[in-house]
Amino acid sequence: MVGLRKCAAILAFAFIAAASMVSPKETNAQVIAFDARTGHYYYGQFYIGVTWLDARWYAVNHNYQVPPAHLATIKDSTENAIVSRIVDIMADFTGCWGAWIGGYDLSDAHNRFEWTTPELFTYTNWAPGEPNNAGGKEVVMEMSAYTGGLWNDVPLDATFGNRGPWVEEYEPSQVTLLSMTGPTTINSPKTVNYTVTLAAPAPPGGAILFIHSDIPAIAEALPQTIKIPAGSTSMVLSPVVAQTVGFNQTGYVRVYGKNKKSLTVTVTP
Ligand code: 2F8
Ligand code: CA
Repeated sequence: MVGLRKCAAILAFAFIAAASMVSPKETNAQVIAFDARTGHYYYGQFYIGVTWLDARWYAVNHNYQVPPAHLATIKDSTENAIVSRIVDIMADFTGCWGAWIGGYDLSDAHNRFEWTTPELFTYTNWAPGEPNNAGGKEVVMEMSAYTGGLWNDVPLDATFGNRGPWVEEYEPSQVTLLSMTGPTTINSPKTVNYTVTLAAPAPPGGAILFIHSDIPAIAEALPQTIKIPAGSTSMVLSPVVAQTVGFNQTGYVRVYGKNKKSLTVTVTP
């Protein structure tokens, strides 16, 4: 990836959610949404001048979060509406015409679109007259801004019209969490242990869980994800409270699987 241009004016960090939400580390230019029905997260990436191919690569390979995401693949109108809100917010900031999502037609048979994942291309929400394969080379797909989530096919190399933002989808582990236990008052600096317990042993391949805290003294030291090995039911996290705080910091320490478990924690000087 060369020449990736992040929209410089963006300092906003917006959240939308169907029922719950999470904030990431690492970037100040994302919109995040969560579909409580499926447990999937959606990240709007505020870039411009990025082709669909590069956006696809970036969604899978960047390190904003682990495990990798993919360009959003849309299975129904509820999911389409979630992604559409992200696209509109990004358009407010970038002036883009839309954002890349994960549909493409790289076969010779035009207008036979597929998702970049193995999911079936059944639900569609094309704009009237689309996909029209304008100019004979429209083989990738965007969701157009301010249309209520209508889709359009666009050339593979398109960056005109401030094209480049994309929406990616992250599918965390679907394991059910039973509990998280650990100290709720911490006199810093101190190493603290939190234990995460699953409702059933982690499946083959293990369970990758997303962790987050909004307490600066803890967030600095937390891993962003943990992997509970296959067959294990619980695991101890060992975040280190890295620095002595000057005043009380209260917030949450939270772990996400199919559901989430939180503790309200206060770090004291
Ligand atoms: O950017 C290419 C794009 O141009 C138009 O939309 C702005 C075409 N729409 C119509 O012709 C109605 C799109 O089909 C085309 O992909
Ligand atoms: Ca088109």
